[in-house]
Amino acid sequence: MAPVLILMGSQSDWPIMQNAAQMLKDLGIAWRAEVVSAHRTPDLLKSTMVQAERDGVPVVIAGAGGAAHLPGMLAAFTAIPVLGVPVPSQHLKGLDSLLSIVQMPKGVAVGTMAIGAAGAANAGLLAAQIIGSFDASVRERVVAFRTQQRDAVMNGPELELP
Ligand code: RP5
Repeated sequence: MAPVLILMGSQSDWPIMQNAAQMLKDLGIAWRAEVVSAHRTPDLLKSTMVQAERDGVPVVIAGAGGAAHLPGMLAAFTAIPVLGVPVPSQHLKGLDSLLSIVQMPKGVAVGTMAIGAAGAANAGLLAAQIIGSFDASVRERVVAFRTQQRDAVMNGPELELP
């Protein structure tokens, strides 16, 4: 299977988007990351998706900030599931990114995650769950990850008054 493709609008998005890569790595899933901008490199955007289709990429994770067209434009060129991560922006803190990504008109779907690092990590997790729907070994690793989280809560310290 081809690696999960992580795309982002700028190198400056990587501190957030690396959380998706880390989650995939933790779950034993191969990934590849590239900078592709909807505004600055529109031709590269299209050719990247044509190549992703040829390669058999199972899921695309796309992060962008501000007027964040990238996930929607990627989805326009492919039937591969696209998970959009709103990257926090300087002035509007990512609310602009969220609204840009989430309000897809009917007919072209983007799965929109939470703003920032948690959204990027969950994009990695959801990509694993999608792959897990047809790959039993990945599904087992996702279930083990969820079990670890449950055990961490169940075995947490007693809450006491100071
Ligand atoms: C968007 O503009 C990128 O996704 C990034 O979040 C934002 C700022 O990009 P830089 O000016 O830091 O390259 O296209």
